Amino acid sequence: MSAPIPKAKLAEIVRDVVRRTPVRDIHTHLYDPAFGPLLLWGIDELLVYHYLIAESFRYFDFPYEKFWAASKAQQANWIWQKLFIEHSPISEACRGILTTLNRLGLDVKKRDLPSLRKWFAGQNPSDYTTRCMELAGVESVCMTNSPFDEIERPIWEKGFARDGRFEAGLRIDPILVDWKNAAKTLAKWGYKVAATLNAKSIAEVRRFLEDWTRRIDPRYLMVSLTPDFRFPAKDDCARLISEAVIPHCREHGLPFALMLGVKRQVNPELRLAGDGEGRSDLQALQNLCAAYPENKFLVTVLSRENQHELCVLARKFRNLHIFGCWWFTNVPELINEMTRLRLELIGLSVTPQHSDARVVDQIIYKWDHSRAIIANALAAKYEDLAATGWQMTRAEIERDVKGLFGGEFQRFCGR
Ligand code: FIX
Ligand code: ZN
Repeated sequence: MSAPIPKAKLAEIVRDVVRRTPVRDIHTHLYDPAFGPLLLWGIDELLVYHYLIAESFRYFDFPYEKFWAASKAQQANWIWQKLFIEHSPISEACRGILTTLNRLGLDVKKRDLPSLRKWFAGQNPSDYTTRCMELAGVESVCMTNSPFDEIERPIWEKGFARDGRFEAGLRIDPILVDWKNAAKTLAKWGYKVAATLNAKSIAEVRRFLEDWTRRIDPRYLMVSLTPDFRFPAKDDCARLISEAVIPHCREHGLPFALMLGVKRQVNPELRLAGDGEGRSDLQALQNLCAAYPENKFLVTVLSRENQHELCVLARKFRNLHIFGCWWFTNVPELINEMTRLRLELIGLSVTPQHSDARVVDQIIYKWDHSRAIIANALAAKYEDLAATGWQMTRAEIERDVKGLFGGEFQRFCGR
């Protein structure tokens, strides 16, 4: 354990440590099994993942409505046909399905969708979730919990026995990006808010945040924002952030998670698959970090062009923690680039990856693929150190990897 590792052995040991170290998946769209049908799993859900829907529409020649009117199984058949049979499944999202099936012990070379369906039909969601978490080496996942979701809200309100592996994340997009509509909904729920923000409405938003923080015990509050997000600004979003979200988070010691750079509904015909990305103005983030040193900001950005300046900001503000390779950056080429950039600019005080999984089986491939890249990036760094005469022990490597896979997140959050 404490013996120095020879340079020639470093890569092998790093890979082994990275493979064995359990990860805290700090942002997903998965649910505690108590949420029943909200927890998605199985081959059809894997195939109709919105990443694959976007890719298949590049080949489909029928109208969008025909796809949306079809059953899930039919949609999955079409996607399978176009992306796996008529073309080789080389995109990251396609390859991911094959990695998952392979790790589950299924034979991908048969290309037999009906028999895959049969196998999945024999699984039970709760045991299967445990199996996926074990195969992925994931010890806990953070959910995306929206009080504005009609199916989810009543489940929280009624209460249920929480599965400790599933942590909550309080999602507040409707309040920050569409105040006028959110105000109507909050009013319906008994909060005394007006469409035109005033001091009473702000106080009521704080009451709403209090209620939901008490109810779900979240790890953080979270929002995805468009590239035109500015702070400070004379708009509802900036005012709600400074007068409701920031004081709430500070009082409860909760980070505010910002996912920056999504352009919602670039092509609405594609529905959930219709969002795009754009470069954000990180001056807004700099202003937030500087104005509220007592607050913590967890941040990931969608545009490749923002990655370097985000790392530089993290060097300036210790209340900023960078996480994950989000969505369109979750491809090996960019995971590799971003991970190396982060290690070189901010060392180990980062959470290099989250899965953003929407279907539980996806955690297997998302973590398999990322672990391989993170291990290579880390091994290269240790080899550079070894070239100077510096020596590492296995225990030190384990400590570092533990930090990257959830320890640093926990330290940042203070819990
Ligand atoms: O805003 C988000 O949390 C995004 O991750 C999602 O909206 C997006 O649809 C997604 O699944 C990306 O991976
Ligand atoms: Zn997400």
